[in-house]
Amino acid sequence: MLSSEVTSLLDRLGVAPDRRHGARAVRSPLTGETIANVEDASPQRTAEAVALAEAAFRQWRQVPPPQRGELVRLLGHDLRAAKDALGRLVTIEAGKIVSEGRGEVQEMIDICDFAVGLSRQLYGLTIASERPNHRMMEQWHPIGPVGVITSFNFPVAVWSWNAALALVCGNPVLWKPSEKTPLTALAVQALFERAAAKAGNIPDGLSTVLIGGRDVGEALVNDPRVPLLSTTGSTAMGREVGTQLARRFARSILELGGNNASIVCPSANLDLALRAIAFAATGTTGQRCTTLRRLFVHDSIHDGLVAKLKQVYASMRVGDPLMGDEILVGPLIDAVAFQNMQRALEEARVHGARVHGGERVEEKRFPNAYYVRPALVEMPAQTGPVLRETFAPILYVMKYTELDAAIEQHNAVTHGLSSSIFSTDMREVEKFLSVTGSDCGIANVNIGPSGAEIGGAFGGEKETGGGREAGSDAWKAYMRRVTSTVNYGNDLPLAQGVRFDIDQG
Ligand code: UN1
Repeated sequence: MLSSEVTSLLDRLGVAPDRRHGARAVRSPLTGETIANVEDASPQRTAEAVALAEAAFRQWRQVPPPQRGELVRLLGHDLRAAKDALGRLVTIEAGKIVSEGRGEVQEMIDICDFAVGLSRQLYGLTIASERPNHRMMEQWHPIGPVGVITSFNFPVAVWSWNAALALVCGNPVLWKPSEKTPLTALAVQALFERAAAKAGNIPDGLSTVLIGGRDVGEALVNDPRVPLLSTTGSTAMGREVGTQLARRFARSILELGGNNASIVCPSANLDLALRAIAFAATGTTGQRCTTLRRLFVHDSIHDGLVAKLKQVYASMRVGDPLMGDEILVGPLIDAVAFQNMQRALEEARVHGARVHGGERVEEKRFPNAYYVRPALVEMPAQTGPVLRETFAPILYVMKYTELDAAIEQHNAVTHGLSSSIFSTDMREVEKFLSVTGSDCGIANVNIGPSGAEIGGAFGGEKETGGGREAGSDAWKAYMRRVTSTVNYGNDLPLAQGVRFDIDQG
């Protein structure tokens, strides 16, 4: 029984028993069974949490950033100790294979380390003034409570990208996790509370988890006390959230879908490409926003590569990830994901596809778990379902002859998250990375489009939403910029040489 293992994991991770009751049943995609129950936050509880966060903000913004970093350091420390338990809970609740579950916690640890360093590097510029005896500078100040809405597929890491930065920047965090994965969120909250107790003097309400459905998300989106919302999910959801936030001039970080592609050139190292493609297209059962969904292969190497991919796809072990490390593909999250996958494959057939795999792998004991063989789909052209994101392991393969035309096809979708090229020809590589190359937020060379490190800014263009999270200078989105001009002289020269001489009597 998974539920007894879940109980002991939640005990180990410090989730209080009184948080494990309620009307919402949590199921595991591994077996389809209910593994726990939790309580949704009421709209009133959500409003109270925002009020508490606002009060916490008044205190937290005055704590020197390196001291704020100390809290994040302690959280990273506790995450290290909890890596196995939390990673396993990610596997049970989201269905990831064990190394990916643990990898997700590693990503949390990494961003905590990054944020600790950042807490001493919230740099502003000094700027040359055009006026004598004047100095210009920028300061970055905390912005206020940050709402974070996350998706089931990265149930804890995406919170940490936002939270670690928001906290060192001086902001409280209000987190609405996916209703499909509330247990891992409760576990992270328990770890946060433990770190906060160790740090001491941490205001109540600095980090809050609000479990619930759409109403909880909407309460955060519409609350004028929440100046910034970071949302991960579908483009349809992001369009609504983004519009509502814009109406009240709140900021948004939108991390929506991806319809990511790779181009395989004739000069590519094909053994490397094969491994990279298999991981990027089937890892997390095709349920990453960075999953490889479209593959453009040069016609001179197309048939050989497709033959090898077919072999790899047919031999890939699909099943319950808890059964062993040789399982590379776990279950889809639920029945709806399965139906969407089958619908996309049927449509592809109508568009002339040759479909290999994609069928359900029955788990006799667990009729409510949805295991599938990843699908390799040879498409005559980029049409129909290829043009949209289906959150499932479907890789559409297409031929190309000219790189320019392949790049054009590559960019001819509505999303713009991640991309890659496999080539050892520097002209092809540089072209792909250039202004006339990939139009995505992430463009990789000789690796797949998924599995980004936290050091870079993560996010994409077009209907991916334009937000950036994690590394580089993504922290700036969590702060407000103040530009100051200081006059340390006795005259008042005006900018642009404007004269405005009043009569001072
Ligand atoms: C997501 O799927 O929402 O690049 C994020 C990756 C991960 C993040 C994916 N580090 O695959």
